[in-house]
Amino acid sequence: MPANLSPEFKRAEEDFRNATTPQEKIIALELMMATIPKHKGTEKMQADIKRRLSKLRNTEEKTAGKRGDALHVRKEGAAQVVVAGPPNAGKSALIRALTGAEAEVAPYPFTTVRPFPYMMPFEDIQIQLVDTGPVAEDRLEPYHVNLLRNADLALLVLDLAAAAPVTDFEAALRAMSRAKVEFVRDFSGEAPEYGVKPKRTLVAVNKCDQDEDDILLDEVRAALGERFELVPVSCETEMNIEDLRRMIFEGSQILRVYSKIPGRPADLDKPFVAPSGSTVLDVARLVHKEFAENLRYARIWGSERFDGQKVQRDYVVHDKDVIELHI
Ligand SMILES: Nc1nc2c(ncn2[C@@H]2O[C@H](COP(=O)(O)OP(=O)(O)OP(=O)(O)O)[C@@H](O)[C@H]2O)c(=O)[nH]1
Ligand SMILES: [Mg+2]
Repeated sequence: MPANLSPEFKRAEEDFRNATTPQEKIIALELMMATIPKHKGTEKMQADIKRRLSKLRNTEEKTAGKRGDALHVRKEGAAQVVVAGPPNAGKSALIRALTGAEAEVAPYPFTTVRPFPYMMPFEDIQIQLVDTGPVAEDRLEPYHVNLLRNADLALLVLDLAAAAPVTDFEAALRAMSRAKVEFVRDFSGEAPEYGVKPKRTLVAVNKCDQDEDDILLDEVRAALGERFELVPVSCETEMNIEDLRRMIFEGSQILRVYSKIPGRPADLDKPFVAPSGSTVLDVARLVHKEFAENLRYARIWGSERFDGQKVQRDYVVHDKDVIELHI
């Protein structure tokens, strides 16, 4: 064994030895892959880790398929947002307020027992919000791990009416860190394939209607305001719910583009949804394979250019641009 393995790698290896579920093993292997020094001396080890990883992933996929799995939530809509937080924080109430759907809300903890997807309409698209059961120090379900790692955005809920709002929230954060995600305010670019995943995060500070003179909110701001984007809300009075809807859209890091056929008006009914930072060529791929292959240039109508301006295939498009592809 090469001697220059990092402490991070050794910790990941230790995690692997202690892992009891296939999912824990997968995460540990991913971390090993992320932290192994990449040079000739470790090539065999790298190949071995990759082999074990792909075997475990395959069996996991098959068994999830067989279970028909009520605990596995397929991504649908323009983006997937996982809603998570401590017991009784109002996660389900918030989903109700945002979507109008009948998520089960009750005045006692552990009401939600399994993940459930809802659709939040935002202008002309739908964003999937996934309700989850409570997270606490000793309680993080395997489905939480999957959702936290894979969702496009985490919407964490903090409960101002809890006995100790910040402490409870931090306990939930510690539990969720076992999913090997790092909650961050902002992040752009590709997430690493292996290892700790940076996760764009919004924190809804809920039950503001219970907080006279913003006393608790100020405490939360002092403790967490630097680390997180905090959105004070109330499901009871609907305070800031509309703003939160837009922030969820913006945090999902997606954009809408409408296609247009030359000489005809744009098709404004059906946006194409692409990740922020997409280029004309990326959009062309969504419209039609043939367009992408033979694309010469595009004309664009939108915020950043004059109407109908000719742009090249590497031009980065903006939300609500109209684009006319020329082959
Ligand atoms: N005053 C007030 N109460 C709220 C608000 N949002 C939720 N609640 C109440 O908080 C309690 C818990 O709400 P839920 O939505 O069931 O909480 P949850 O986080 O989904 O709970 P679990 O599924 O058990 O983890 C209910 O009694 C809600 O009516 C709010 O903005 N203000
Ligand atoms: Mg609930």
